[in-house]
Amino acid sequence: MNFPDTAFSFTLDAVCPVTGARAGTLHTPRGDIQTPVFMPVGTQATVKAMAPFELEEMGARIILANTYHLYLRPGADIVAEGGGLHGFMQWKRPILTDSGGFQVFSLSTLNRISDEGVWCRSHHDGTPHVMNPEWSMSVQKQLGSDIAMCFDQCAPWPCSREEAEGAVRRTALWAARSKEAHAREWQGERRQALFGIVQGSVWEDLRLRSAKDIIPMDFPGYAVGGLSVGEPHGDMYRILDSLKGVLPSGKPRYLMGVGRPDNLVEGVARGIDMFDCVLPTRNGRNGTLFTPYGAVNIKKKQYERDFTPVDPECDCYACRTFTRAYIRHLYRSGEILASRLCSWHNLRFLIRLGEEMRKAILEGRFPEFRRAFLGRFSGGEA
Ligand code: PRF
Ligand code: ZN
Repeated sequence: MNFPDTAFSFTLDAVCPVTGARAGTLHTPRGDIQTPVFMPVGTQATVKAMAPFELEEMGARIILANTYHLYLRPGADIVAEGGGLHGFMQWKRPILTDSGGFQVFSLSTLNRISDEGVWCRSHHDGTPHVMNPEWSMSVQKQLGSDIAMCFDQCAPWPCSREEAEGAVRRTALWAARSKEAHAREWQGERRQALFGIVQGSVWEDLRLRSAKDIIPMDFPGYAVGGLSVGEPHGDMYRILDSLKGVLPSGKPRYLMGVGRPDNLVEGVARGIDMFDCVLPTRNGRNGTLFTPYGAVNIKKKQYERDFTPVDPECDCYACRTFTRAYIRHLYRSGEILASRLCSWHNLRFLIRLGEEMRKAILEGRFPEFRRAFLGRFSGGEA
């Protein structure tokens, strides 16, 4: 296949004049992605409990996989031998890989960090590994993802200003090394785009500094990292507000690790185009279902004789086919179909939310959509 220079581009289809919410199209060699978009997470080269044809059926256009996990198991060389992630897992549409920087901190048992990189012990077997921008770009090439992420440092929350400042400095240093290593790996081939990441925790001036560091490196897309790590939602919204006028409007903006329905709507209202999160599949596996009125816990006795769908407005396979009483029964019986149906519903809920927001933006009614959605959705129980 021949990949021209224009392999990756982003076009803005409409912008909400009130909020700045965007409807766009991210063009990639493996197909177009209409935004706003929710990306299901497939950490281990599988979106838990879902087969690729089922993800296609529910309208997933792009999924995410993790460099850290796949490097440790089965090994990037094995994935490469299997035809890269697309061949190995048989998903034909675009894949975004996270760089490993975030996962190494949240998962490895021991780690030491310096400007050179991260030394850690595997959370599987305690074997030592060194992870840095060059390692990450090499592994992401072997995985063959369509979009790679820079190797960054995500400061925890809460953290001191000094700690956040250190992560901003190192993230800039590593972004430059990521870009250089990526160019060296790909030698002018345009098959994988590399996105930059802005850090800076909850300090607006550090966020602006990080943006000023990263934006001149001219990445084809920018992510906002270091949010949704435990800080109050108000802090997340304030940081997104401060970055809204700073990130280049002609490139996609990705809010990493965000998947609560209300956070998606508020992110889009602040100019975000892409999201990913384990929440729909994780919640699905423990029987928590998103509905327009909040979360429903299917384990509850009140659903024992409830022969209505989980969400009568939902077009997912589970809601088209089964009742709350049946899914509750499956869950209580420890049947794996319960996990599958609940994951299916939650994934479709977030994918459809992206589609609905896009339509509202294109039709000039995003502010009304946002008001109506947030008016009935509560983070808690339906
Ligand atoms: N950096 C990377 N991946 C991430 C994050 C980050 O800050 C987050 C934070 N929400 C999720 N995933 N590389
Ligand atoms: Zn459903």
